[in-house]
Amino acid sequence: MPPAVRVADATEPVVTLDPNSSVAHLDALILDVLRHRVGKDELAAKPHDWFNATVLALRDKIIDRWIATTRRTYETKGKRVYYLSLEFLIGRLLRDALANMGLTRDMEKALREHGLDLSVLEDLEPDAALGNGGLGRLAACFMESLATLDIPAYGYGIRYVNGMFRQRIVDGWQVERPETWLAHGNPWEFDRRESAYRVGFGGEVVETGEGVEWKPAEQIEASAVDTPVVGWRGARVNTLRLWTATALEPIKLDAFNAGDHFGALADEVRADALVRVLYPADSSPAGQELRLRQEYFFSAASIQDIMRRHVQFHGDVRTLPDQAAIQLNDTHPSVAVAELVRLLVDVHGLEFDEAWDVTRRAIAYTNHTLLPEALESWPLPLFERLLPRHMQIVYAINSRVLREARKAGMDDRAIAAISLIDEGGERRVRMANLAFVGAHSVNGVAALHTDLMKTTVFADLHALYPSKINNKTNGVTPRRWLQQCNPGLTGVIRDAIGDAFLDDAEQLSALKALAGDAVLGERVAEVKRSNKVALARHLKDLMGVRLDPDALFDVQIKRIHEYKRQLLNLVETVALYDQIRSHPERDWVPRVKIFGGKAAPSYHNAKLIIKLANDIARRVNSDPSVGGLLKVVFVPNYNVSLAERIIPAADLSEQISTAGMEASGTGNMKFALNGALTIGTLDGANVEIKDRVGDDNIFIFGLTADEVEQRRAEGYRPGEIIAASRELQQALSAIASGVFSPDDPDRYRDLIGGIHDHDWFMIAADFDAYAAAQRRVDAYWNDQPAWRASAIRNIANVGWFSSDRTIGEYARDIWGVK
Ligand code: B1H
Repeated sequence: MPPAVRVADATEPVVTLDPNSSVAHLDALILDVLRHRVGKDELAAKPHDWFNATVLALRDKIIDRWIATTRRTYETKGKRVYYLSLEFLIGRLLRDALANMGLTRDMEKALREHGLDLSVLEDLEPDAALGNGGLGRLAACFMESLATLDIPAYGYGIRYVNGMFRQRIVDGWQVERPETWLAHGNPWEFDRRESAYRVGFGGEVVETGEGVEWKPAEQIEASAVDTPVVGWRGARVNTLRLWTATALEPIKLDAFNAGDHFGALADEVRADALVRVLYPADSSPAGQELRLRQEYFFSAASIQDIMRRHVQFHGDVRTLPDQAAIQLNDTHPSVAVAELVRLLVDVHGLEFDEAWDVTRRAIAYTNHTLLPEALESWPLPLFERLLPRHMQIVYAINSRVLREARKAGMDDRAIAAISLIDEGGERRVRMANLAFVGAHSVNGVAALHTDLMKTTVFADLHALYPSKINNKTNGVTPRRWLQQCNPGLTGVIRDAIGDAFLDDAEQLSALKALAGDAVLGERVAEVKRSNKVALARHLKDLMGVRLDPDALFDVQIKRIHEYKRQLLNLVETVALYDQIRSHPERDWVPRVKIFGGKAAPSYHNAKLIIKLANDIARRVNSDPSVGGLLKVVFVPNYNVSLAERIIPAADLSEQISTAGMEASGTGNMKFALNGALTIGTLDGANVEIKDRVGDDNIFIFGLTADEVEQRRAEGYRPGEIIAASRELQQALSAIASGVFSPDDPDRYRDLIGGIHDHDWFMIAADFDAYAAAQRRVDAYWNDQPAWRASAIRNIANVGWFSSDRTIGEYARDIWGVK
């Protein structure tokens, strides 16, 4: 072994590297890559060429660890975790991979030799936006933590050619444009043509004497594209394996030669369509045939890959659960339950009972939402037409489950609720029930959410299988969401408490004792201010707005959804605007209200809410009478990279969903980790954040989940509440009467009418409490030493929300891996 050299860095911990990673070596490597793989002379290379060369050079370093860690798993016959997810919202990889490899500083220096700035190259990387929101970002954080904890794992998903759409704001309205993240190629990927599987659709099931055989009418080839995922300090490199689709016969030459040029390519077009787009409906199923095809395509390819690896190295399919833990990220991959049974029975010749036992011991399921409209189910005729063999298996599973339920003495109502087939109206296959019965573990993503699972959607399944439901409160990776996105704060924390928190986020608790330290408070505030200056500059360039970095930055960034209540925030913004104009003499706290988020393209009210934010922004920002006390900004195309700029600059984090509706939230954790204070309801993980940071360091308001349910049961009458609140009434009538939309005064009549009429999301019920909480925020802001101490207490107490802790719990309780 060559002697190790130690390389230190301001924001990176001391990492021991081999001498081959010196600056000179990296420099030589980049030049070599630029020449021989990118094919450019350094004198002619464009920034993009340098970006590619940088990634490829770094990738070479990563590959060595990748191979070493994979060998280690084979040698030790370690159990592997397989995370099946239709979404991986990764964002950019360069900064993350450099930091985790401990190479940031060396790379910076190597590039500087050529007059290049690493941060400029980083900005050239497109976001890998293969996800909608929290669910997809969670999968990305989990991949990073799995590698960090040295757990052998594969992520399985789809390599969408167009991921999440790019949002443009045109005249205040959301306009969706395709995202072309692969336009310049993707230097992180490895094409694995040799890892290809056939996936069938349609056709028929025939008796063969020994059993049955599915003869699909159509087959598509799934082939693997791998991306390495580096853990912290390069602990391990795991694989994100995304499937792409090709036709078995890319061109039908006879048709082509006969002049049918388009028909000759039809199969390839069908295959391409399968991996073309991510469905952009966060929290609500698309319900389209193509979506079911995507779900089966990636589940079937993944299960085949898992089985192939298992059989190759362990021989016997019956030992699969000892070697493989398969985690289903929501119900999107739940057809994998039927696929695994099918392969075990039809291909490997197991009896159904044994196959069912193996399946349930291998598979676990995570639920991410209780919204009834979000629970996936497929029309039975569609399911049967596309997957006739799986339909039979679903029936077989169902008859066993219903037999057990009868034996347990359950009544008809409970049996109907447990059934995998929804018999009310058009018959449908319930994917959540399939996942629940096919899994040995069913987990929720925050304590409150898990409790509600037991009493609402899964109450009857829970009664039948009382030991399945368990909680795994979400977490976020502190590498990306503290160290990389906020190097300033990371440096201040290191100076205060040393390095231990870099390896164990819970060590941030050492800051508790220093929360009242005025010097530390000032340093934290200085960092916050400089992050705000940087964000203000970015938004100035992006959209031409001028923001005062000394104002309170009040941020709500997340998917636009009525249950998340951006509308509550906007109504309060209008009320505040009224107040400032009526009482200009008062000592108002200058605020910048920052909104960002995408709406599902078919979600009318969500799109209207975006327009309202922009209408309010235009009016408020151009009104000289508010004198800069209030600014409203809607940041277009909110994505992971923007989150990395906005979160470190936030003072106040808006987490204001109707209680009982947000399963967990993960943005809430990222903000607290970066020293923002939360204004929020007792919903999702907010409850646990409050428990940890303490009541005095968070602004909680509004109805609890129980109260929401009770109000709805009693017959909630929003009209009476509105009539009793002058502030609310004025704000609502201003919006409804067109004060913010003079070009179309009726634009918001129905949106606001919905609040008067039924107000399902309880905006009226929570408004006064929310407005009062905002005034408490103002008062607290005026006591800066107290605010800073609270910010430090937030940072100190949220280390527990590291995805390392979450993954540690999955590993111990669900997967049985070290
Ligand atoms: C979450 C989704 C989701 N829950 C359907 N459910 C989708 C449902 O494309 N679809 O059909 C896409 C996404 N996403 C989120 O998961 C929750 O709303 C958050 O509260 C939670 O933090 C996150 C991660 O657990």
